[in-house]
Amino acid sequence: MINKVSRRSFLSGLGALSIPLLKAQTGKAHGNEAAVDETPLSRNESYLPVATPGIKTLPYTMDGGVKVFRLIAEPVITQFQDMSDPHGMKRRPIMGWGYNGSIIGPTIEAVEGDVVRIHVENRLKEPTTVHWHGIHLPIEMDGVPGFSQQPIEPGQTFTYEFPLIQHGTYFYHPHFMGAKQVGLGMSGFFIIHPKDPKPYQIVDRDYAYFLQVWMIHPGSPIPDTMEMTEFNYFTMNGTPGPDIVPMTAKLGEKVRIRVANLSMMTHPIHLHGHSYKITEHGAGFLPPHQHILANTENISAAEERTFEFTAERKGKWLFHCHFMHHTMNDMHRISIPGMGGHATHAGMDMGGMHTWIEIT
Ligand SMILES: [Cu+2]
Repeated sequence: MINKVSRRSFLSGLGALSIPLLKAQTGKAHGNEAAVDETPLSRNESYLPVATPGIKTLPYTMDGGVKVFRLIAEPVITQFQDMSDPHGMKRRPIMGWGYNGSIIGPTIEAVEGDVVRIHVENRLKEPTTVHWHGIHLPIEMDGVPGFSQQPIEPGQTFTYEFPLIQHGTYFYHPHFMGAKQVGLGMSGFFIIHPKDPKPYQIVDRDYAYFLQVWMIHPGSPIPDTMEMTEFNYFTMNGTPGPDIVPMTAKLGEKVRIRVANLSMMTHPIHLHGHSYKITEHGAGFLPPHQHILANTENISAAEERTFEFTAERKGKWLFHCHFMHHTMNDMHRISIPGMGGHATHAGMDMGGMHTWIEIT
């Protein structure tokens, strides 16, 4: 476990680079166990890896001083709860689009001051681009077809390269046929750690959840991206509850949860049993005098919030959108005798944008 001792060690800035820790961070499906290490971190990679529960972190290689990543835009088949079974025990295939076999795409993680090179290969049947939402970069790297580049045609690879001159929680998504491609699932986190973190920016657990909404009609596996107002599945990290991978923490640990919303709705995100400080509005950590104490915070389209709190009470504490219909799956389903559905939803478990943190 990362405890107060390791946090003090971190602050002292002592010790050698922990290679096993860095290797462990890539390919980790969920949980912060990758960061379970008493070894102090080096100045060069002085960050606790972010866990995007259920989603991998994108590995990179080094080329000179450049961190080189590879993103593959491609169709992805995932599984949502099938509410034709009133208890949601069945799963239904969902034919979306994502990156590297994943909806959402893998989390890109780097440090302020890094130069990143990201090869984007298009394995879709139509053009795409990648826009790096919120990141300060040269216009040629902004990913907007007709403004800063030609679209990446099917089968082609486009290479983005830029220095990271800020820190914060950002994300990537296509800027070609945005409603369709983003609506089919294409998006992912791009997290830039501060080069010299302030003591109040050090935490023991660092999590990230991405909010999306979907309209998926009965009998169709294809999300309806023409829908503008009615949605029936609500996901965190590409998964509707109760399949969302939850968080864990030990009593007394300092926990950070980053939440990005790339849906066409606002989501009031609520934590049980604790108050949190809002420490970021999607553009880097705020100074302490701008932190706001809350337990529910609206996150609107294309916004990000970072919440931080000390794990003060043992238990499984819910962390969810507080629009109650967003904590259910497939609520619009018409009740068909013998088919379950809305009329029987009293027997349904919570789903949608609903997960928890277990404090032990
Ligand atoms: Cu919501």
